[in-house]
Amino acid sequence: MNNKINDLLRRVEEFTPKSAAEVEEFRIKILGKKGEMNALLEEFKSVAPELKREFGQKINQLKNRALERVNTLKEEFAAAATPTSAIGDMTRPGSKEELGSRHPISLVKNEICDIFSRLGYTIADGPEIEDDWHVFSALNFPPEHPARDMQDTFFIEKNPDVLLRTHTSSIQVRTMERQKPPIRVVCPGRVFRNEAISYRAHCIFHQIEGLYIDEGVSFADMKQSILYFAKELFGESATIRMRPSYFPFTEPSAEVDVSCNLCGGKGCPVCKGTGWLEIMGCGMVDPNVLEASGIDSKKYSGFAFGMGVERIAMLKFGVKDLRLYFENDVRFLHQFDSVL
Ligand code: 2U9
Repeated sequence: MNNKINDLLRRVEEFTPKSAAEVEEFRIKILGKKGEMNALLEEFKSVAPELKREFGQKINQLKNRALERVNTLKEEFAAAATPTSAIGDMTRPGSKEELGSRHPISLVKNEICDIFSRLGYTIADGPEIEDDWHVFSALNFPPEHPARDMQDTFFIEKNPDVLLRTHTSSIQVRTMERQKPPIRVVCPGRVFRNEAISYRAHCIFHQIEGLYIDEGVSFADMKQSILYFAKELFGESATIRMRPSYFPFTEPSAEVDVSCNLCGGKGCPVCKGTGWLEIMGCGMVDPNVLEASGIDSKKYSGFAFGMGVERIAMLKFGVKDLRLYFENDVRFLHQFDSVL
């Protein structure tokens, strides 16, 4: 019996199969129903009682070892059968995770908001789906103003009007309704206009508007704040000029130009030979607008301004087609990875 056990153990240890089929054959021969292991167990029954303990242990160890060996060999053949291409080359360096980056519009929006934050403005937010009051009526738009027309504004419902805001001014209206002066807010956000898409216009774009209301706020305060803003955004050498304009919500109103940062004011194709680039509109808040939101226009005055973020980003980055900002082509977007 002892010899048989030792012999089988040696064969188990020395077994070097060439294929998985040989392993299976060996398993059946040793561990199968009619295999050598069971034959040994059969023989074990007639072993003298005083030797049962010793042989019992040996047979158990042999069986466990044989099982372990067969399983290891099976796994080795299974792993070898899997093509390397399925696992990949384990020695290759790991692939780098592609990180996203800030969209150029977000970069410019953040920079503009940061400049006004340094002047003590807080950032305010509001809904994109609005009502007539907050987009038009509270802002002194007359009933027949063309902006109220379906041709210019996306309406979701009529009577009562539910519409997509055409400017972020509705955020300032909501701020005035909520908060007593002094008010100093900048309102960035998406706006929607029913316009044909071209290199310089889109039906969705981004605005940043600002509002400052307190006792004794003057046109001179507005001019100096905007000059500071222009120098922060375009560099210390930037200067501004204001041209008279008209908006329903401000009086007087102005269009603001900044000196062309490409030609230094001499005139070039970007500024169309004028030396100036239009960057924003502004004005003193119309008393009607203050009163509509419950602010005493005899006690308080204020100024407001508004700009299109895409336009500023085009001027800053020299991008000639506004549509690039909406296409999300990574070849375009990655050019701004290390900007600002
Ligand atoms: C309130 C009162 C006044 C916001 C203003 C402009 C001038 C302006 C345009 C620039 C280009 C919009 O993106 S654009 O088309 N905006 O010129 N916006 S003053 O005036 C307000 C806003 C809210 C309560």
